[in-house]
Amino acid sequence: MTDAATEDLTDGFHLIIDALKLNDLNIIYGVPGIPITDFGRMAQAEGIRVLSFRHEQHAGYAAAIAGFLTKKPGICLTVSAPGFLNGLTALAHATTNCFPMILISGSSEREIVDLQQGDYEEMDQLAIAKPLCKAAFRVLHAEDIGIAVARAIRAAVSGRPGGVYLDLPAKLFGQVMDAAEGAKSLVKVIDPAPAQLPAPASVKRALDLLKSAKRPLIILGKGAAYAQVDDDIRAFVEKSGIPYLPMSMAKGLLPDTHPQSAGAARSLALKEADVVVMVGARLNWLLSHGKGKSWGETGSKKFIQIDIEPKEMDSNVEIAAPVVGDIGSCITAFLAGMGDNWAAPPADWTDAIKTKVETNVARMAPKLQNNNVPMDYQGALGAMRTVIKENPEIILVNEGANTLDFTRSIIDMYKPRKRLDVGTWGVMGIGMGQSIAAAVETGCQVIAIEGDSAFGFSGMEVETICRYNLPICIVVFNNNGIYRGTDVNSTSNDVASTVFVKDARYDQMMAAFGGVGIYVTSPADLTVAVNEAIASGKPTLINAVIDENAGTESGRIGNLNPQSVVKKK
Ligand code: ADP
Ligand code: TZD
Ligand code: MG
Repeated sequence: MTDAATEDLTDGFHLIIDALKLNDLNIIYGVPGIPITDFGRMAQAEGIRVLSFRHEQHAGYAAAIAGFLTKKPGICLTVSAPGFLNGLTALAHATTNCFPMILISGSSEREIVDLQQGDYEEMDQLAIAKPLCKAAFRVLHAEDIGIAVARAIRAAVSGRPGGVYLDLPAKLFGQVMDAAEGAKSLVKVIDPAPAQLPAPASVKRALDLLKSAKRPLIILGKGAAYAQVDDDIRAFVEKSGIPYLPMSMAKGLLPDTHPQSAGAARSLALKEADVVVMVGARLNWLLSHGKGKSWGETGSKKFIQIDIEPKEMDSNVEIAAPVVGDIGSCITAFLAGMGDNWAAPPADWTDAIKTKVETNVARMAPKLQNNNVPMDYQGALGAMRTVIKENPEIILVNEGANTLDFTRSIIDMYKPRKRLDVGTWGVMGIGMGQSIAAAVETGCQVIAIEGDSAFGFSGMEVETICRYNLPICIVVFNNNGIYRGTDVNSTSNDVASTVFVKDARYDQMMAAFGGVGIYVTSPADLTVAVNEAIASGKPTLINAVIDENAGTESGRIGNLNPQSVVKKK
């Protein structure tokens, strides 16, 4: 073929790249291999940032959280069968958490897969992906690439966001077509997540109910953080005068030190409230399904729920005032409907919450000052809390059991979308993927506070962090195991199933790849080490030695463990 001839042609490789770029999707998280290695190279040559991971699951978690942070679908790229399956966990996680993401996997040819003739990494990936995501598409012809990418984007971000699977058989990449025709076939998605206005009657019903409340409460969820209408949400909370509770990843939407925050009076607020406004939060296990002891007397509550997904209403308990629409439009309608003379809730309610908050904060304060060696969670997190207070731009990634629960309750967040964690599933393994995407997408310093078990799920990605020289400081809360380091197996020579090698040196893992590894045993030294990491911006791992007796089984959700009634002799 002459140069003149090739200039007039394009192919699958380039059409996919052009389709992504046309839609401002300029970052890919993935792992290379057949049939996508060259695609990654070409994407990089065309100006797409291609971040290569050590395992697809972490590339997938990176893509998922990139979606949460940017409202654009995060892109994860994998090889076929095993690479696809490794990425699929993250795709399911994205869907569960309502994060927009597109998993793009290379696959084997249909003819061989469908006759099950045993191709290299053969699998019917489309069929397997379908039940685990919002939508799944396969592209067989180069001329369909533009429309397929457009559908994938729209499916991921419109309505309730979620994961989308795009299946690209190997042959597609090399398919050739006329360049001008190819360019014409591309689609720039217009208004990918259109506003969905709530019905005026639903807004009125909600505000009438809210007006009648004696003990109202607002719960902000990660949907509210995702919506990126921070000023409006703050205006709504402040205009209403109602105490609010942030769910984990909604912390910082308003600063946790806000006078209306009921964060430190959570139990009281849930138990006593009479009308609860849910804003982008679901009544799932994280809120005890909206019923049971933590919610006070049965039938004592009425719920107003703002959500883009109509099917979310009445999922666990009756919703007295469903408001279906996007949070921006709903909150705007609420603000308009509240007028200028909205009456603050009864003072006995807001005072009761405030008093409880003050009491609990005061009770906690001295524990956070302790300088015990080995550290307990309060001492270590008291130090970390000051660091975040002094550097509110930092993005905090957090996973573990005790490490998660204590960090969430102790560390105040001051800005929206600065706290990223295990999400709806309480999944371990999000740590390094989320840290990498947070640093790449925002340019901010990242601190990951990781249980030693939690860190292990994605620990090999410290090499990735060093390779791209990202400003990520990992603090491993090393208590020698899962929940505690003290479990004993008295029946065989194997150690108990929850404990790890004692006094492991996770800091040396980081040093192995050229990053900074630091070993600390006291809150004072932890403060110094973290501040050094922030000042240098270098990849850093601080092994923070935590008392192996300090944690409790499953942290705060030990009650979810089934109990055996059989007594073994
Ligand atoms: P949390 O875990 O913080 O309680 P969830 O993930 O359970 O939050 O709930 C988030 C909710 O937000 C989902 O029901 C989702 O449909 C909803 N949501 C996400 N984005 C928007 C949006 N832009 N407008 C309205 N609702 C949204
Ligand atoms: N596997 C996956 C993917 N997710 C999980 N949540 C678990 C296993 C079970 N699990 C938890 O729920 S927390 C946890 C596991 C293994 C680790 C807790 O230990 P840690 O934290 O060292 O991370 P603490 O501070 O020791 O409690
Ligand atoms: Mg641990």
